[in-house]
Amino acid sequence: MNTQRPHSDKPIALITGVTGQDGSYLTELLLSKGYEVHGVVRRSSNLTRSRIDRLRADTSLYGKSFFLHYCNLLDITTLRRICRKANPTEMYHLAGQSHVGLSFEIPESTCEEVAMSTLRLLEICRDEPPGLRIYHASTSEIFGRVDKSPQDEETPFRPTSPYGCAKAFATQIAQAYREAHGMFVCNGILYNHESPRRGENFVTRKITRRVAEIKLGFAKELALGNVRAHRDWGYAPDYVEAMWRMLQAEQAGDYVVATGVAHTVLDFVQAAFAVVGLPWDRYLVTNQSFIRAAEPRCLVGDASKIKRELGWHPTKSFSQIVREMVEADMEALAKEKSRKPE
Ligand code: F7E
Repeated sequence: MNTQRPHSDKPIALITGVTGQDGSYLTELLLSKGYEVHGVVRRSSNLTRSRIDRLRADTSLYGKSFFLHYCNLLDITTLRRICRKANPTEMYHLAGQSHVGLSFEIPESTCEEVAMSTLRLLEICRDEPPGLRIYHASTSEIFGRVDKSPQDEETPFRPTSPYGCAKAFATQIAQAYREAHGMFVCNGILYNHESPRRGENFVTRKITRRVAEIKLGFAKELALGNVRAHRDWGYAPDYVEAMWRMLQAEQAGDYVVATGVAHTVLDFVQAAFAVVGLPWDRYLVTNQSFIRAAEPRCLVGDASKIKRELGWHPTKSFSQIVREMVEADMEALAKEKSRKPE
């Protein structure tokens, strides 16, 4: 029977994309704040290597205040049923194909997952009892071909990739539902945010992992695409804190979350090699296959609104983030090496 359980005293969060970098940090943050957390997991996810393994193995949490539900984002009936069952007070929609380069190769499924799934989820939420607060994971990629830096909440959308276009639609449909149906929906316009949990197909983690491999003798070079590209890189745990703050605000709105400082990919490469004391120019090579069909212009965010209204601030500098990621990869690789039989 599809019954909705009554709210307990605890706030209840439902997170799509719970196994990702952001989903795992957000889960930890919400559990530490006394939430009951329900995560939606894609059937194909490899849970044995996931970032939430530690939480799943914790018998004081799993099945008590932390729950997982299996569902593909396209399976709307199941998603509706999960929502009914969990009866969340807050919904964090983080799931979807998030690799910009890959979106040029699989544009249709990217748009289906990123754009249409957001619309479907909003439709589910629209049928929920009033009071549900919704966070949508928007992105700086909606700004794309910018003509001013830094960008803020008023900057026009000019996306340059299928991913950016899909996110632009999702952001605007969230705004439309907020205005038309009076729903509490926030768009977090997040700039790049990194950590040791970042997927290895994103440039920062690719660099730190490869630098550690080179240092420990497992690899000989680092092959990248466009190293002149600029990004505004922040620290992922800070950014999930911003998500939570948005849903505690008096009124729903959109917020840019960024550090306000731009660096090139080459800056990141140089900083990462410096951590292990190796000369970057001996190892860096260009591989044309990593160069994208189009790139946004210099993306750097103005986070004044969230600082002013919600008291959010980034806590880590660029060089601290690079160091933490390189050191985490060095440690993980050294462990792997020590486990290998001679
Ligand atoms: O690329 C250049 C690449 O894939 C950063 C996602 O979380 O942030 C992320 O998107 C830059 C680009 O992140 C390689 O061309 C050079 O200019 O790490 P990335 P992204 O595309 O900025 C935004 C805010 C999101 O919303 C996305 O979901 O680095 N680059 N060489 C490379 N990038 C990759 N991946 N691999 C290379 O070999």
